[in-house]
Amino acid sequence: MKLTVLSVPYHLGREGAGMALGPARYLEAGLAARLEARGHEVEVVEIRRPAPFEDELQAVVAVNEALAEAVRAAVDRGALPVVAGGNCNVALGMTAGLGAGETAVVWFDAHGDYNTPATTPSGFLDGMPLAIACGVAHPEAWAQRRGEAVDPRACVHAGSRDLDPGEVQGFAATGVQVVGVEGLRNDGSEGGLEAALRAALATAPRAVHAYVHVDIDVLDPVFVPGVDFPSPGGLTPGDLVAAVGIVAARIPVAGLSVTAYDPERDDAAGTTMAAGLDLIERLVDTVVTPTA
Ligand SMILES: [Mn+2]
Repeated sequence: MKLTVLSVPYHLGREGAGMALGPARYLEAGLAARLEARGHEVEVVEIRRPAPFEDELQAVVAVNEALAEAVRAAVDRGALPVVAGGNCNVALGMTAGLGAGETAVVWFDAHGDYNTPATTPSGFLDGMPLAIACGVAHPEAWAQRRGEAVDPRACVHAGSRDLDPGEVQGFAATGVQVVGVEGLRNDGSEGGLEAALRAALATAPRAVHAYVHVDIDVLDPVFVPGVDFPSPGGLTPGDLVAAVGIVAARIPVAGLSVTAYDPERDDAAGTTMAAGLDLIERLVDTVVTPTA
């Protein structure tokens, strides 16, 4: 399979610190060679913010417009776009590049990432990326400007254990399916991922392919200590790979992101980097050759 590994070395539009350092670390550690060793043809593309930093929202939009273009180019050459590292805002460029209206989103994250300026307790833009992609937050800056948004009913949020009250309300009001950690461990059962996917695809028939978004904090911090917002009670890597397998068995996966690795918070042994590399490799194999 052809892969385009997209390095997006920005956190909230800024370079040089925290999560913005993650993509380069993965690449320096040999990510491309590891994927090539598994038989993939790998191209690496580094995204550059095409405009000077003015403020977080403007910078996030600029980075993601460049990312959307690179995703379209990857798709045009028949490659699977894979974001390695970066923060959750990469979902904007990924969904836009894949065609927001035709894309179902399966979002693995301990947190909702579904706040709006009206509901956010923190004001933190990084708590809003799924909402921005859906045109629910900052529509004037992204969705309206692009003339297209992800349909919230085509979204499944999976693995949460740290939702704000406004996010719970927002998910219910806009029709996002929510599957908690237990629902992921008991695949196929009532309240599980399979049922949520089925419901999402039935209510949003325009969605013909899926974008799989993995914030690595969906895993238990035991496996990935190097994240900014660790939340106990998370998945094992095996749980996560199995869950993504359920997605890939039901709908073609057109794009994959593995985000939120912060090298500045990793332990001395590099546990998070090693886990992230393993995860990217396993998830690419899972979405490229789904086991039905
Ligand atoms: Mn996130």
